Amino acid sequence: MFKRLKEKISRSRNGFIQQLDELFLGKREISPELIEEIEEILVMADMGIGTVQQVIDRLQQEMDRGEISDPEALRSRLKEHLKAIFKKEQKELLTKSNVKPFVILVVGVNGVGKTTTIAKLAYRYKQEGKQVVLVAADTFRAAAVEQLEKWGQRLNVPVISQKAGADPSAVAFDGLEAAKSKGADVAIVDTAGRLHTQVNLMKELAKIRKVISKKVEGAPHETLLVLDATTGQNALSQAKTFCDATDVTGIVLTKLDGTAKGGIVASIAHEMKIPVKYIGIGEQMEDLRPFDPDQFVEALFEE
Ligand SMILES: Nc1nc2c(ncn2[C@@H]2O[C@H](COP(=O)(O)OP(=O)(O)OP(=O)(O)O)[C@@H](O)[C@H]2O)c(=O)[nH]1
Ligand SMILES: [Mg+2]
Repeated sequence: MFKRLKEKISRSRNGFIQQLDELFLGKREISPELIEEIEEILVMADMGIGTVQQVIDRLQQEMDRGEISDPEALRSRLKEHLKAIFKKEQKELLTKSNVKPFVILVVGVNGVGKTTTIAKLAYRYKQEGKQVVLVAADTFRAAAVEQLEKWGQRLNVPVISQKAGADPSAVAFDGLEAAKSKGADVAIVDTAGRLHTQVNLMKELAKIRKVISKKVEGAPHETLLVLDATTGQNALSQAKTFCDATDVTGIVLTKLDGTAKGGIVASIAHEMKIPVKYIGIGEQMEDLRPFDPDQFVEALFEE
């Protein structure tokens, strides 16, 4: 599995990690230029200036204290600092809950991979022997319901839906009703990524939340914000918008297989108070991984 992860995020490896490796190659001494170049590579990899600055400051302090004397030591310290950033705010995964149905609301702008992520989550839960119900509360985009239904058929998971244009809150209501009566372990609610305006979207999400909370105690138990890693720093501003408007409990970062800028993971882990719970590394239902900071950094750095 580790090997597969390495293959899948090979673009990130070929991107900034390779650049770092090339930078370190053959260097015998640490120079101010070397530090500057590291800084530049990390910023270009979408790690975010604030995050990079903190990493560089730490390295600088360690060098001043004489703890780092050669480029190889510098490289391994850099790796440790990246791991530490990813580790912040790491929490238990969703699956460990005993609530029934465990309700997951999935939000994010259009095209980031919400529906695909829902299918991947459903697949994971099914593998664990859990009963899943999918709720098609994206009634705005044409064909959104059909897309979820198609996944439902492939996964052999019931999809609760109404026709396009229906009230999303009403679909959520029906969906949870069905999940309860089926005795499902998990209900995952898909939502629209775009309405006529952003304000409308946030209002709609608030309405859906309200309905859900009335139907199942403590629900939604997780609100997952899906972000597309290939959009770089844009993903960070989306994260801020959604977190201001709704109670996001976890982040899923998709399309890490398609970017050389894996640094966005660090940027988000560092700047948001919310943990990255999963990463998406492909379009298939198996292509979702719980985010493991150590494994992720090792996969980036190891040959
Ligand atoms: N390479 C890659 N593609 C992905 C990943 N996740 C999703 N996709 C693709 O991204 C595209 C959009 O995915 P959707 O799941 O439809 O996105 P969405 O957020 O539901 O979009 P809307 O319903 O329009 O808001 C699809 O072509 C997916 O196959 C991923 O981790 N890696
Ligand atoms: Mg969708």
